[in-house]
Amino acid sequence: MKIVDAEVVVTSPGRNFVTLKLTTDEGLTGLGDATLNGRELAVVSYLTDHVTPLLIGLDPHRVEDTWQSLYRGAYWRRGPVTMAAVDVALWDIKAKAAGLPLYQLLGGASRERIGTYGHANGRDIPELLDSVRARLAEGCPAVRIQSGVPGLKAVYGVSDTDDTGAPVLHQQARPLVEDWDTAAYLRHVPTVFEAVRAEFGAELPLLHDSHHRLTPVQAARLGKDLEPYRPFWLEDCTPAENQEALRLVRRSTTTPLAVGEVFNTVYDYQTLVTEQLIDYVRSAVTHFGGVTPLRKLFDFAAQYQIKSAIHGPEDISPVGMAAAVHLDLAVHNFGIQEYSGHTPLTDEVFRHAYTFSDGHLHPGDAPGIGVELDEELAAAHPYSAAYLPVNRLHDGTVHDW
Ligand code: EZ4
Ligand code: CO
Repeated sequence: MKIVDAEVVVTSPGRNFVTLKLTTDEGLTGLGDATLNGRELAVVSYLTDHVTPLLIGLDPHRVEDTWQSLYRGAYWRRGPVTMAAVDVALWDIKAKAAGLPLYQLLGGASRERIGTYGHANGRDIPELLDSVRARLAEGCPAVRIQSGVPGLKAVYGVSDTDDTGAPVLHQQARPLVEDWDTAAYLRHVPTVFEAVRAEFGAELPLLHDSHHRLTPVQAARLGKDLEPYRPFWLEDCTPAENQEALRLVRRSTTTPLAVGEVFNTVYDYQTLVTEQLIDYVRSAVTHFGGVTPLRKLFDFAAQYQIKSAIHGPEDISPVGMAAAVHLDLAVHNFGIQEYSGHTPLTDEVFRHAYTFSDGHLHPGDAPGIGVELDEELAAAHPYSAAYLPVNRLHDGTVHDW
C-alpha cells in the first residue's frame, strides 16, 4: 500500500480545526488532528510546505519509522503538532486495513468504559453550584470547578459578560486582555472548595486548574489549603517549563498533582516522572506527537504508578478526541479523561463512532479511529482568526495565562 494523496482541511464550525487527510492507492483514508489553538495557519503551512510532500509514495503501515524520520529528520526538535496528525492518520489507515477499531491494535480493551470529568464554572459560588448540579444531572462522575475571583473582571475557565449581559468569548480576533491577582485567587479558591463540598458532600471527585499561574511556594500553599477538601487533583499549578518547581510543591502537600497539557515530548516529563513529582500526565495525542509517543509516555509513567489523564478541551477536534478514547480504553494505567464535548455542528462535520453517555466514553467498534470528515460541510465553515486571551496584572505586567 502507498500514500497517494495528502490534504490539509481547515474548518471553523464554531471554532477552528485543522485536519490532515491521507489517501492510499487502495482507497483507504486516514485522519489526523493538527489543531493548534490560536496558531492554526502556521501548522497548515508546516504540513503542506514541508511534511505532506514527503509522505507521497510512503507505505502507510510504517508508523514508527515515519514518526522517527519526521522527528529526527527535521533536526529542529519538538513542536506541539509536528508529527501528531501524520501519526494518527497512519494508525487510522493501519486499523482500517486490519478491519479493527484502533484500540484492538493497542492491546485491546482494558476496561468496559472510560470515566470522564466535565467542567463546572460560575462567576460566583452560587452560579458555580448550579453548574455543578447541571454536570451531575448529565451523569458526570467527576467535575472540574472554576470560579470567578472577587475583584477580577475575567478569569480562566469562567465565561464573562459584557455591559449588556451577553457572554464574552475568550476566543477573539484580537487577544482578549484578562486581569490577574494571585493573592486574591489564593484567598478565594479554598472557599470555593468549602462551598462545593458543603453542597455536594465528600464523595464527588473535584478537580481544579490553576493554569500555570503560581510560583512554587504559592502552589504549595494552595495544595495545603485544599487538603481538607480532598481534591482529586490540582492541575498545572506552576508554569510548565520548570520541572524542578514541582519538587517544592510535592514536598509540601499531599494534594494530587496533574501536569502536561502543553508538553510536546517525553523529555518534558523526565524529572516529573522519575522523581514521582506528579500523579497524572495530561498530554493530548494532538500536542504530544500522536498515539505512538503518548503510548510510550503512559508506559513510562506506569512504572512510577502515575496515571493517564488526556487533555480534552473543545480545541482538540473530534479526530484528536477519538484517538484519545482508543488509547484510554487500551492502556492499563488509565486515570481519567477530560471531556468538554463539541457543538452539534462540529459533530456533524466530524461524524464519529465514539459515544458519550452517562458521563462515560467508548470509542465504538468502527474500523480505524472511527471518524468521517464531511468535507463539503467543512468547506461551508471557513477559517476565522481567533486568539487565546492574555493576562495582565493590575499594573499592566503580562502574567501567564
Ligand atoms: O486552556 O486547551 O485543562 N484545560 C485547559 C484548556 C486550555 C486550552 C488552550 O487552548 O487548560 O482549557
Ligand atoms: Co488545563
